[in-house]
Amino acid sequence: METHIEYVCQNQLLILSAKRAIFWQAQRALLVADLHLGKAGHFRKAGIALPASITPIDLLRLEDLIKEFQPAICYFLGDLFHSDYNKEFLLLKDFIRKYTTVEFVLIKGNHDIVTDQQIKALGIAAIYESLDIPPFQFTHHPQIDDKLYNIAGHLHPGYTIRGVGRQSISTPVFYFGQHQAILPAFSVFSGKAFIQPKPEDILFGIVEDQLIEIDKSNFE
Ligand SMILES: [Mn+2]
Repeated sequence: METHIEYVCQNQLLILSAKRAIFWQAQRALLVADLHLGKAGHFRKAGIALPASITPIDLLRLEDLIKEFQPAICYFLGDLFHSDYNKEFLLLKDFIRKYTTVEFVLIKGNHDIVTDQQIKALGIAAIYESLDIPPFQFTHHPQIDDKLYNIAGHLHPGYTIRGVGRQSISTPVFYFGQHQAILPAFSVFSGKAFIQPKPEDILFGIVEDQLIEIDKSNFE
């Protein structure tokens, strides 16, 4: 087990991090999906008690990734925000202001309902519905493209690794299929949608702070 796995996809070197992100080396691009910033505040407003530290935990991990990889650009693959504008958004503004050498770009997700103007006021340089950077196409919802390999989020993919006897662990996963990849949700405060991989698919699971390629003999 290790904290990083180098994976070549479409002839591009991708470094997968157990911190739930991908670094695309040739473009010096950090890819992050489903941060769901403000989720804690949203639930708190609804009277559901949650620890105040949820968002900072995700942003601290993002900070670690930026310090480690020194990306030129960070692509958020949608659901950067969870809901209406709330004060947790200002944490992102402060964060972006700290990293002047990094360009932050949003590919919009279904939860990104605040206005483009509000998003740009936080320091996000550009906003797209979908972005083609061959050989990849970035979207929030996974989709199949004729020419480009799609990299998306939205699903919060997870997988249950069967172990010896009755032991099993359920983990967030990086999914690589023939035509598309799906990132795990960046937010640790998010559910998982359990996927059923095809025999040709490749899955990397995050077990605590380590990455593991899931053995195909595990696939049902
Ligand atoms: Mn979504």
